[in-house]
Amino acid sequence: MTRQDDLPLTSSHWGTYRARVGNGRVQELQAFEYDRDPSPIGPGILDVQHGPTRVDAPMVRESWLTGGPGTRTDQRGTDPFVEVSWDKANTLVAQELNRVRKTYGNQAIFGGSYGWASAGRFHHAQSQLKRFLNCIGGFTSSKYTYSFAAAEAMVPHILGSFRDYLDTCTSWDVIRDHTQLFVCFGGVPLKNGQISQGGTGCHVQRDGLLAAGKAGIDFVNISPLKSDVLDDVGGDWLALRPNTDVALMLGLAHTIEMDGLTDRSFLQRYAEGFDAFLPYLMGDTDGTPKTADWAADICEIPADTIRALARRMAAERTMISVSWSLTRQDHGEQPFWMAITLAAMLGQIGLPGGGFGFGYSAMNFIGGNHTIIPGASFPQGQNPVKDFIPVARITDLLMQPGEPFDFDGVRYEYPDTRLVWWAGGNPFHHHQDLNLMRQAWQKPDTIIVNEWCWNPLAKHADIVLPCTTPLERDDMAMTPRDPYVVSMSKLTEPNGQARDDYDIFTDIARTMGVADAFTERRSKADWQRWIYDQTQQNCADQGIEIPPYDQFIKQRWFKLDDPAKPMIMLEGFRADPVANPLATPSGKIEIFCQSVADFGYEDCPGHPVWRAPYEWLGAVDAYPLHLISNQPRDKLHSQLDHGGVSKAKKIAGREPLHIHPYDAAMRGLKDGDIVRLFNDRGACLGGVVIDPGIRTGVVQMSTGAWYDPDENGLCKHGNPNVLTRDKGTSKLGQGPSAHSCLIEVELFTEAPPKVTAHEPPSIIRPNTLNDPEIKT
Ligand SMILES: Nc1nc2c(c(=O)[nH]1)N[C@H]1C(S)=C(S)[C@@H](COP(=O)(O)OP(=O)(O)OC[C@H]3O[C@@H](n4cnc5c(=O)[nH]c(N)nc54)[C@H](O)[C@@H]3O)O[C@H]1N2
Ligand SMILES: Nc1nc2c(c(=O)[nH]1)N[C@H]1C(S)=C(S)[C@@H](COP(=O)(O)OP(=O)(O)OC[C@H]3O[C@@H](n4cnc5c(=O)[nH]c(N)nc54)[C@H](O)[C@@H]3O)O[C@H]1N2
Ligand SMILES: [Mo]
Repeated sequence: MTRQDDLPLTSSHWGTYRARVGNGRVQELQAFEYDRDPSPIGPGILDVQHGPTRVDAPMVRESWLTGGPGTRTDQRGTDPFVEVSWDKANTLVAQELNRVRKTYGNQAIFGGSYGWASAGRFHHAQSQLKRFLNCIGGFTSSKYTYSFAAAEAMVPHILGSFRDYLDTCTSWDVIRDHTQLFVCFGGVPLKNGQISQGGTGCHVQRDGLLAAGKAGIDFVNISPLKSDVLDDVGGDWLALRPNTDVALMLGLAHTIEMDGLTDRSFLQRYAEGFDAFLPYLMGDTDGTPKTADWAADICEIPADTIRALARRMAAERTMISVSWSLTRQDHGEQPFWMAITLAAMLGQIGLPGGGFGFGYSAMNFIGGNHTIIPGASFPQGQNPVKDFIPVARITDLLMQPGEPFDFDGVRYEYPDTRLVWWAGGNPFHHHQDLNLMRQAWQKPDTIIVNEWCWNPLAKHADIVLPCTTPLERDDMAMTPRDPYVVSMSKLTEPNGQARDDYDIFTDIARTMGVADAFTERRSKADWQRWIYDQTQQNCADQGIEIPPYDQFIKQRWFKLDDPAKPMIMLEGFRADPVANPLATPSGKIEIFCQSVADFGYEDCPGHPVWRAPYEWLGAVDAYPLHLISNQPRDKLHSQLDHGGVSKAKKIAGREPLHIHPYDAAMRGLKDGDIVRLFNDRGACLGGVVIDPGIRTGVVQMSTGAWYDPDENGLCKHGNPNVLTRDKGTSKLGQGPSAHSCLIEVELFTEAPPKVTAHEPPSIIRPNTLNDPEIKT
């Protein structure tokens, strides 16, 4: 038997695994021996690496193939597909790209293609697509992420950068040794710490949390879900009304100010504009003092609890963690701004264990303490097209060509989109109001998708180019957010006619006469060595030593040494704000921000404010239940939803819906019932899980179930994005606001329709071309 540490490695966003290969297939994925808390998600790929859910050949939607671009776009998602050869697919794609760019210009190609794709530095699908499109004159792009777009736009105004403060969150060891009170808005959901984008070597969140709990730190879980803090860590659970965190923070701030606990010397030295915020807090500007009683009415946490918490926060070393989910709600710019303001008032920013952090356990790397590798990327080239959308405005882009939109202080215009190309993301997973998006999806002439599985994105395309999975190619997992660098081995031959994204684009580039520009005459192996060599050079410049490429390949992995000094966010700024200013106009934390005020946005003024969301439990005449569509525990987004690990969690084949016993009783529901979730935007089915660990009036259905609409738009499987609203967080960030969503739930009394989400579409194979009735 081969020793485990001799087995080849593969890496994924959810972990690193050793592979046992036999009979040409991966038989088993075993957790990497240095991973202290491996994720069970990984082996889920083995069930679907081969088989009917794989796209096994290039496919073209029948109406598009017979009628040309723009034909029967209303049948995207229902038309059968026709298998074609790679040559034919390349020719069709090249011809169509030429038609679109010559007739309409390159801005008519949308290549924003948001999504997580797979781990692996070289075979990163978006980079591959964008580099290719840049070689043919560019494309309309997208800006920021679904994860926290509102913060990506907002926080740089306040702190000078957002990303820098994700990478420098105070580390768990410092928290363990110094923090006394850990106040977490949105909890510290361990389920999310399974993931780190680009690859995870060792999971650290559970150890970090348990050590903090053992050290006697009190956790306060401010969340509608009890499970957002591990039971073993303990602490208080304040089940606030969703989307009211800013009101609660204002109530805390008001108490701190009234009790004379505001750290004025900190504010003077390190912050700008507290004086402009204070009249709002006190109610001088709008007649509403933001007292604990005022906050209690909104968030439904008792005023005495708020006051007591405020006093403790001022008296003890307090870490404030704000979950990324708080940005994905209406006015999602405000919670981070207000949390920073609250932390500034407490004056502990830059001290060990105090201040704020963005989303502990939102991913595995937050609160880790490791050397950040200056990893090189596969270069994307330059995009000559300046048009872009804020990432979550995809439906508006398709529906409203020529219309203006506001974004971060500037007014732009949506271009007219004729061709959409997606590689490595799944808008039928990530976008809101999917029934509306499906209508918008009918607008372009052509939709091209690189996918490995027949998910709803592939089913709604005109041309599907089948790509490989990471198990079928060599690559390396190397991310600044993880200390492990892993050589990913090709473990099995590509399924069917699947090809690496690089090969797909190389051949189309060749057909279009730009092969050399795309490849720079490098093979896949050359590029991987090139990326590594560049990285080694970058490392050398920073005094970090890593092994030469051939040695790396031989030894399969290495770990960078942890930094000698633990991470304390903004330590240098606190020590000397003049020598280490923030990259803001004042060099300080901007509690009032003149440039934001100058934008003149009613929905995002110059200092943090409470604004009621467009729908929430505090509004009358709305649907009665708040839906939390959070990240799934048993998969990453929609990836591997069709694998065994995810399928085992379904209830009668549908996505679980968590509901409080009281709300269930009111509706006559019991465990295992099939229910219909609905509002004015759409409806889906789900399977009931009765859960006392959820606030009354709130229900929870994770994202990730593959969209499976029937002829009336009912998602039979349980994709909550048929219910969420498609509206930007504000004119400033234009982020997605999925976490502001009200619905009703009722028992589904009809015969449950068959779930078809994981079935391939009808496919017409070459030898059956004359007989479309024959389906495979
Ligand atoms: N309601 C609601 N909606 C949400 C959220 C929420 O909290 N609530 N969260 C949002 C967030 S934070 C995010 S990040 C998004 C995530 O949304 P996405 O990142 O779009 O979701 P994924 O399912 O990870 O999509 C990745 C796709 O890439 C494909 N893929 C994998 N490897 C490869 C490859 O090598 N090549 C190619 N060509 N394709 C590949 C996969 O099959 C999959 O279809 O969802 C957002 N949507
Ligand atoms: N297993 C797994 N892990 C993942 C992912 C995945 O798909 N699967 N996705 C990864 C990605 S791309 C991202 S961006 C991160 C996202 O990380 P988060 O943004 O933290 O993800 P969520 O799970 O949506 O939200 C965390 C919790 O916030 C709470 N919450 C929701 N609304 C409110 C509110 O208004 N107030 C308060 N106080 N709490 C609220 C919910 O109870 C929810 O469980 O997760 C990453 N980790
Ligand atoms: Mo995300």
